[in-house]
Amino acid sequence: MDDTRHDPAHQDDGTPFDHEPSGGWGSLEGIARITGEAKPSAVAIKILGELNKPGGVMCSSCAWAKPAKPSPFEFCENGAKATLWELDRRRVGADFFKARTLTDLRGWHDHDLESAGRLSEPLRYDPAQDTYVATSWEDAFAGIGQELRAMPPAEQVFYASGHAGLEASYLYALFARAMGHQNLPQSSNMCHETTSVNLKTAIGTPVGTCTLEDFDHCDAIFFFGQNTGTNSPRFLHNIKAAVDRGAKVVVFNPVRERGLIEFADPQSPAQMTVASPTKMSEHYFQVKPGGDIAVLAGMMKCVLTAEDTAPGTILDQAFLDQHTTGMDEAMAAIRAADWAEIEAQSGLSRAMIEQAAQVYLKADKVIGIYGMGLTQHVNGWLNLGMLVNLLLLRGNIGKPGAGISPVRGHSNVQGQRTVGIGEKSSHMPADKLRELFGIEAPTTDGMNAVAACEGLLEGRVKAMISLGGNLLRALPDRERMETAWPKLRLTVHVATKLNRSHLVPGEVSYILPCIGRTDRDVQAGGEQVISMEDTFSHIYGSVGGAKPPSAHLRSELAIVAGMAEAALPSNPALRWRDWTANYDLVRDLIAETFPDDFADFNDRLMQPGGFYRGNPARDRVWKTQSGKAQFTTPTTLSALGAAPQGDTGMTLITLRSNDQFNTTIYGFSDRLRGLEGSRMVLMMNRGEIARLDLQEGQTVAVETQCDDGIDRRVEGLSVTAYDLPPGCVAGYYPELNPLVPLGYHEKNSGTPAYKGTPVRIIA
Ligand SMILES: Nc1nc2c(c(=O)[nH]1)N[C@H]1C(S)=C(S)[C@@H](COP(=O)(O)OP(=O)(O)OC[C@H]3O[C@@H](n4cnc5c(=O)[nH]c(N)nc54)[C@H](O)[C@@H]3O)O[C@H]1N2
Ligand SMILES: Nc1nc2c(c(=O)[nH]1)N[C@H]1C(S)=C(S)[C@@H](COP(=O)(O)OP(=O)(O)OC[C@H]3O[C@@H](n4cnc5c(=O)[nH]c(N)nc54)[C@H](O)[C@@H]3O)O[C@H]1N2
Ligand SMILES: [Mo]
Repeated sequence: MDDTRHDPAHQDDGTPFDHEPSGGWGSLEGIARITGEAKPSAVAIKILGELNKPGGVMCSSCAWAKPAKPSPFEFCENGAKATLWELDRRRVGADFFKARTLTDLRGWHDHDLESAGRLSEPLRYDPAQDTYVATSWEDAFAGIGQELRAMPPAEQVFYASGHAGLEASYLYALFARAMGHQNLPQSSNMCHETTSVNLKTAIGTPVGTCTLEDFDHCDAIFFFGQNTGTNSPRFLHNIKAAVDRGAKVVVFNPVRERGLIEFADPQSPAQMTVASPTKMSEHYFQVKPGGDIAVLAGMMKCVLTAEDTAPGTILDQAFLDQHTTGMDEAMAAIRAADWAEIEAQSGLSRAMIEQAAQVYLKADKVIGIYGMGLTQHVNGWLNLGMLVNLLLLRGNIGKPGAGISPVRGHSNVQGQRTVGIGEKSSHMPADKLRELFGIEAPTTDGMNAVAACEGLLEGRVKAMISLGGNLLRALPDRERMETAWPKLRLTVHVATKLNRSHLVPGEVSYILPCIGRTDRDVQAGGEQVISMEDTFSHIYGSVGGAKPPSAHLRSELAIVAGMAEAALPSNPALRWRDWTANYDLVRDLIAETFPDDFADFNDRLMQPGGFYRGNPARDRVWKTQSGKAQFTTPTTLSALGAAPQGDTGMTLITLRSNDQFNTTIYGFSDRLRGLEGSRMVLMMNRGEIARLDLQEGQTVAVETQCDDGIDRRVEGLSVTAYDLPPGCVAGYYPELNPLVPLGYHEKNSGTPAYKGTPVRIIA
């Protein structure tokens, strides 16, 4: 793998590599310590044993598939962390707040807030005491209902993080539209919205075209900006199996992420002994942030050259003629692209890109995988368009063992969109709303996350309801958002654990504690099942197994229904109480509203491996404007919205550590990157540290290079040597979010460009 170094000057990169491969992850006891326990409880062990298996709990950590034939232990290190974190035996109720004001608590670290334990009773903010006090569910619902009734629908925003199940999410989407708005931003607006919007344009589907089975048949897998070892570790098993049968893996990522370099399959989760590691990638190329368009242009130039040399042997001409449009224009632009410019933008040599192209050309069936490294850029649309272009050239979309495969984030982020959470009328059919509930759907688009933030800053948004999540930590431009937030009239948080967003209340503010995925959900109609959709469009039932942490908790569905009933005029077709008693009734509604996806939903709910709701592009049916798969013509070779300026300018990428789930910080060990003890680090290569006249361990500040008149700065970062391409620095999300301007986002979808912010370093 010597081909990975693109710059001899950064051979001595200083990465404090952990020589342990990914996979072997210590012990369950070690993980239990994250919640202050010496060992996992009996119920935790039972739930982990059934995790991601038919009849068990579907893990709340990531959106990876739950196979029909699971392995004996179908969970990973981070799934175990998420599960134990939720099964926390510590409690946060009104007593916790008696001794603490919100002003005090704002001084706490994110890790300590969530570590305080599970939220255990409904709470209302009392401005006189500057803290939360106990309230009843009845009073909370009545208070929220009164506020919402008094407010124009256009001022209300209903945010959803991708946790809640399909049933609660459907009712939430219905609630908003019954109120008269579709201001339904979702966590995907900060994540894979780039996919939802731009894949739809290119191939007519907002989601990936692969299923788990394709990994058994592919000849090559190309990874662009997805950190499998940390963010979807169970996927490593599928990659390993593919590599073992001879498939080739090629990775493009500025950071050398362990999971895609070496992997040891944990033999026994009890002991976590490890076999000799598998070498995962054939080639690992450290592309510059924002350099993927250039890489893909270079690879396509090689494909075109091969076709020119042996006409009729390389391109899948029959597929291209029948199924695609726009190829001539796109390929003319790619032929015209200059190799020197491709090398400059990608940071890779022509020889490296040719090696990658050779792997592509030798493979009959190719899968393109991507994550935030492609979506969180201003020109994310072109990152995706170029990856689609490359795949189309050899017919790699819509055939078994091939396809495009975005790896989704939250466990039900994709499913929430499928059942109506989204700001457009097309997200929930108006005729069905009329037919089933007598509701006239809003005709104007609502707000996505960036639009809702702009509305908040301009004082147009007055109520923010959050079904899960931690917006004030997850959003860009944190300081501006935190200043505007208290001007809200109403804030409501449906949550499992305390977080920073709860500590910045509006005038009227509630925390409504819900049961989590691991908890048993018993309603008037008996024990309930909830469901979710994975990254491959498969839908599964999930059955909680633990006693809820307090008798005062309600399910997410019950809380949505309670708020809706209190806020809306009575309508016999809106049977909030019946739906709360029996979730089968809600699934019947989902099936009636979205018959193509959810026919016979209740019958198929517990199908091992989930039931597949299908994907037209997989069958080469293109629901695009032209009715064909659409080539994208490149207009630039860089995904960056703004290049860094001057000698001290650098491109900042914000990363997840192996010890966090988004804004939930489990601890301070980024084990797979060999970084321990602190999250306030600024990674850069040794050559750059010397060039900028800095010292390792020195504390610096970072400022955004942006001329909109707003100063954005984060202090107290420790310079840390790390193997990165020159010209870029990396640090952790959410600590560095104040540096990302709200207006700096993907062009078509508004996804914040968290992976390509121009910054300068101040010693
Ligand atoms: N344990 C754990 N699991 C998670 C999460 C978590 O926080 N913790 N979060 C969940 C969520 S919501 C999501 S969306 C997913 C996120 O999972 P990923 O999509 O893997 O997201 P990130 O870790 O943010 O970044 C992915 C990779 O992009 C690389 N990268 C940065 N810039 C570029 C670029 O310009 N080009 C290329 N090619 N690569 C680049 C980074 O080095 C990083 O390795 O994971 C989900 N799963
Ligand atoms: N700089 C930078 N910023 C980013 C990113 C990045 O890569 N870089 N990534 C972006 C991405 S991909 C995403 S998805 C967003 C994530 O943004 P969010 O989805 O808003 O944030 P999370 O951290 O996932 O939310 C954590 C909170 O959810 C609550 N919670 C946990 N489980 C449950 C549950 O079962 N039910 C309910 N109701 N609540 C629950 C807990 O109170 C917890 O504190 O962040 C984005 N922000
Ligand atoms: Mo995400």
